[in-house]
Amino acid sequence: MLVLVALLFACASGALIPEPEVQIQVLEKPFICRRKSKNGDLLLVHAEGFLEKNGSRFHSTYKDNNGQPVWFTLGMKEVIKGWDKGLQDMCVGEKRKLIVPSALGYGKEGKGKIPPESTLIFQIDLMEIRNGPRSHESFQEMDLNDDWKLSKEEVKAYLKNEFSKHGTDVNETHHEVLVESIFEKEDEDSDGFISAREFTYVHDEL
Ligand SMILES: [Ca+2]
Ligand SMILES: [Ca+2]
Repeated sequence: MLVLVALLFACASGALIPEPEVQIQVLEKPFICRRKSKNGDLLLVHAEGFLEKNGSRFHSTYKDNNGQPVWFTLGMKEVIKGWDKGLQDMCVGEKRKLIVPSALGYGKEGKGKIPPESTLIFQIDLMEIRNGPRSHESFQEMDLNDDWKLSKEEVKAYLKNEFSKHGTDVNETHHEVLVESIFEKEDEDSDGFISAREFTYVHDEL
């Protein structure tokens, strides 16, 4: 099953299909890098986008988004392919310039201020990396006895911990209800455990 998941990820990242490449220039790299971005991680970025042909800026999180950086999941097609490919192995505090060919951007259609067949230039500043909800790290963190499946007790312990981290005290009954509803959705074969496959498999995105 893990092999299958790995294969799906390989397909999603385009490893099996030849495609035009993103050019990556590292503009700044932090001295300390504890963790590098990879598929499934949640990334918080500031980004500015420019058209290559005339240098005009079509987007800036510094301006357009009330100055707020944006979150997205890497490698899950939430963003253009140029980002999914160009923001791998990146450290928090790193700045990159990406030159994204049209095929990995908005293609023949274009979008808004972006004309069809535009090569795009992005300047991206990675602010934060968090475990994505479906990452192997999250699974391993929850799987207390390392048997590659999550029992109701393990899910409950994880939820309690998460709630207390955020300063919310939730009573026992509420936890039970929450755990039951999670298992209803995630435990597809109803064996009372959430397997690694049931946890990490992305149902309709691939
Ligand atoms: Ca377990
Ligand atoms: Ca199961």
